[in-house]
Amino acid sequence: MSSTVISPARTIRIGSRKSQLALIQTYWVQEQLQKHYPDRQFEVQTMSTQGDKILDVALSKIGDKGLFTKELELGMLNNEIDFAVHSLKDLPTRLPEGLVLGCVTERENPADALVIHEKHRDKQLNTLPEGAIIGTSSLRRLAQLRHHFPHFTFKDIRGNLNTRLAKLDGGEYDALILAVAGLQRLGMGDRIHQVIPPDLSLHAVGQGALGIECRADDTEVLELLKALEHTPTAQRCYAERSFLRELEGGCQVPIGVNTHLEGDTLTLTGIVASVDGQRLVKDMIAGKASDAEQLGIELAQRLRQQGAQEILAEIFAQIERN
Ligand code: DPM
Repeated sequence: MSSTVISPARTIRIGSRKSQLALIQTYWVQEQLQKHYPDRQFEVQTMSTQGDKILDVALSKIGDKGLFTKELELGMLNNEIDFAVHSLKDLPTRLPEGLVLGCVTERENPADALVIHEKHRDKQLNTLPEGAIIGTSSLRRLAQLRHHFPHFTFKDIRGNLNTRLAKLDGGEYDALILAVAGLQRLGMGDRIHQVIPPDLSLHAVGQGALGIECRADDTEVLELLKALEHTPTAQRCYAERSFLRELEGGCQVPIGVNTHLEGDTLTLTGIVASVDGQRLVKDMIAGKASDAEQLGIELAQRLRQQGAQEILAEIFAQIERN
């Protein structure tokens, strides 16, 4: 009698940050995978990242790329977890050797939202009073909004969403700028007072999508993840990420994008702004979606020639001095 040894399928270990938003995103991914592969085991392992520990300093000042991803990446390289779920916009455009972006999920609304104090409920961005205190620690939001609304006062804000909303409601700020997608995922979509249109502010690269990072040689995980891949979102995000990569930008640089996909035509708009909001360099490019990465590179080169080079050089010099 012959016997066959069937090795049991391995349990797939999903790494996540511990923040409420990260966990919601990770459990969503786990649930989707479980639906596609009911016979497989998926378990979640949480880890704290540097970005979760440093809460009192502006993001743009602590800088270093990978603030929210490094610990998870080490976990994958040390074979403690098999993949990690990130907000794609927090995932650096260059990944450590041995890791890849294995999957991009369907994007939610990538725009930013204005969230306001009760007393301004009848107002919009363009009717908020002179001197209104706007909370954000994103240089991208700061620079673009300062350009259009130089009469506002912009003030850093950190902490999780609940902390930020408590500061707003307590009167420390008149309004906050936050991602539509984050508010919606946390069940706080009702706090969105105005969705900020692209002519006032372009969103961050990858905003609204989840990116799943895994080991480059883990063919089994790469195959499993295909079930969650959303090709139109992935094409748009590959163009956006290649644009940012070519500009050597990270979370410290005021760079925004907007993409559209119609049929096979991908349109990418990009902006590089000076922190004071005085200079905006903006342009767009369209081409085949299959050339997404090339489009991002070309747009970045065009913007450099149109003045983005000087703006970026100033910002990088400033970062060096800090
Ligand atoms: C990055 C930025 C911010 C986050 C910078 C930017 C916002 C920082 C702030 C790269 N990551 O957008 O220009 O305003 O203090 C972050 C949020 C989400 C993922 C929250 C938000 C949810 C949306 C998503 C923080 N990372 O942007 O309001 O998953 O795309």
